[in-house]
Amino acid sequence: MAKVLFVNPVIREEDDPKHVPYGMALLASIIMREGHLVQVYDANAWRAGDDVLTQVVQADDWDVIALGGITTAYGAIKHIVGLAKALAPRALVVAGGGFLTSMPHDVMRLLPQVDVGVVGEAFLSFPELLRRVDAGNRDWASVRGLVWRDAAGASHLTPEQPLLDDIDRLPYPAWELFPLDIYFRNSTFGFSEEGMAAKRRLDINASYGCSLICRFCFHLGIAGDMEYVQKDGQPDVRFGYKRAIRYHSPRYVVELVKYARSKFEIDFVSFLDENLMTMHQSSGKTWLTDIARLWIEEGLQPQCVRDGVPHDPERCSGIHWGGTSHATLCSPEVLKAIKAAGCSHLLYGYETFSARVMKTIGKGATPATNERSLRWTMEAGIRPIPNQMIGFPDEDFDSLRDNIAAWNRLGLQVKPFFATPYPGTEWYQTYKASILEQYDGNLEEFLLDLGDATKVTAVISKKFNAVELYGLRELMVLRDVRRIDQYEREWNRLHANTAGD
Ligand code: B12
Repeated sequence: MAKVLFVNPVIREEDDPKHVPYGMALLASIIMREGHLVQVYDANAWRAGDDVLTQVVQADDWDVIALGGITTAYGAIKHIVGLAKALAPRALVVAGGGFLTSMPHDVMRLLPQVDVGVVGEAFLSFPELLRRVDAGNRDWASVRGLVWRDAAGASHLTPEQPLLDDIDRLPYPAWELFPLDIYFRNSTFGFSEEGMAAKRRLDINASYGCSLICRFCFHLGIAGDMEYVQKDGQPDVRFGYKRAIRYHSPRYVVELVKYARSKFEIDFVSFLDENLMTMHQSSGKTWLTDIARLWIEEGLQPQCVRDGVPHDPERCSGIHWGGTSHATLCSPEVLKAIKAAGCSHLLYGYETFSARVMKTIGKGATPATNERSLRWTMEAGIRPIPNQMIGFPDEDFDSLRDNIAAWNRLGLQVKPFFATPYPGTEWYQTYKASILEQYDGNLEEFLLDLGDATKVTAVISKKFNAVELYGLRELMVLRDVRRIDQYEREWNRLHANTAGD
């Protein structure tokens, strides 16, 4: 049986560690079930530096060192694989997750220390890879869903691994392998009163997929979004509009929460699902209401909701929760049902209140559906958390003003994110040449620059440059429409000679 060390790279260095890496926790559980020997070093939770990482890498004769994460973890991953390869040259370094899936060949080129990559969903490919390791067989070409390098250094993608059909077959995540005391210390979530009072929060992913085709979004190749295509004479991946919507049964979800409560005494659940409402729609509007009903029947309903009193963390029992909703897909009925089961907040990617820009982002929402969902959510007693972005390709002065007008009308306080073309998104593909140009052709510089979209990275706005985007965002937050108008006149004067170019 293989000795596997998982390393969770640091993500969002400027913030405390708040999320047990769910995919890694599931993979650990799956391979332990198959008999492999697993250790986890959670570098994100410990934030302990290279001394400890060195000790961990040298602590055993690992057969496999496995790591992964989203694109913004690229810098940390690069560092770890460099160290792992130098200190444990016998171990097979395996990477997976969104950072690799979005650009498998590029990552294999940029990180020669990675021996094999798992592309997209790893539930089947990773255990299959470990079976080969056990058998001393390194013929990766016959395992689906991998990217590997031949002796000459060229990377190869094996045929696609079909997504797991019945996800209820998945074991529960191996949360116990991660330093939960650190995560519990950072349980609070500023999105609702109940979230702020949380002391023992865990995350749960109840579904995979989203029916929407937002051009700034990426689904990690695990939502049916990934296609295999021929590019420059070799297989490659492309991310399109196809979707496979998969969700755990309400029974599985509620049993998982009960398990987490009995084993780890949790008091809050944060649903990682991309969009809970997609699943509710595609189940014939039963999924969330069934979860809510079972939540109550199985004794998970918070006491404060049941008794209709304000939340008092000292007295309240039961489990509050939050997740991500969608403006066009929610309804007063479902919001009321989930509130009764303890839903305290819902995130809404409203992105913009400009009808013109909205038509260009693929979300299918309108300013009216945004406003309606905000009202419905508050009426249901759930706190809506609106996300906004600026710097869309078609951003203009009118759309900035539309947003300010909506914030004033609705009483919203927001500081928008910058629209960012993360790898794997449609806008990354569309604007790739211009993105690379902004980094002197150096893809890795772009990857290392990516963060949480609170700062400008690659600009995709056709009209505004980085300096203008920073300035305009500040003026928006200050609601300074007068200066935005002034700058529009200035902008038109400056560009008078280039108009129509
Ligand atoms: C939790 C989460 C986070 C956590 C951290 C996640 C982590 N530790 O990697 C936090 C809150 C930090 C975060 C932040 C952000 N996130 Co986020 N996040 C998620 C979320 C909600 C859940 C991820 C998850 O657990 N999925 C379910 C599990 C099962 O999937 P998984 O972990 O990817 O694992 C599977 C495979 O990918 C693979 N795999 C993963 N790791 C490994 C490792 C090995 C060894 C192997 C073999 C395989 C493998 O196998 C697993 C099973 O198939 C997703 C949305 C979603 N529902 O997926 C977005 C998502 C990943 N985030 C995204 C984005 C855009 C962001 C932000 C930029 C958002 C923002 N503007 O702030 C920031 C980045 C912040 C920063 N400075 O780095 C994007 C993807 C970005 C990208 N191109 O990679 C997603 C897909 C949301 C979206 N649709 O836009 N996020």
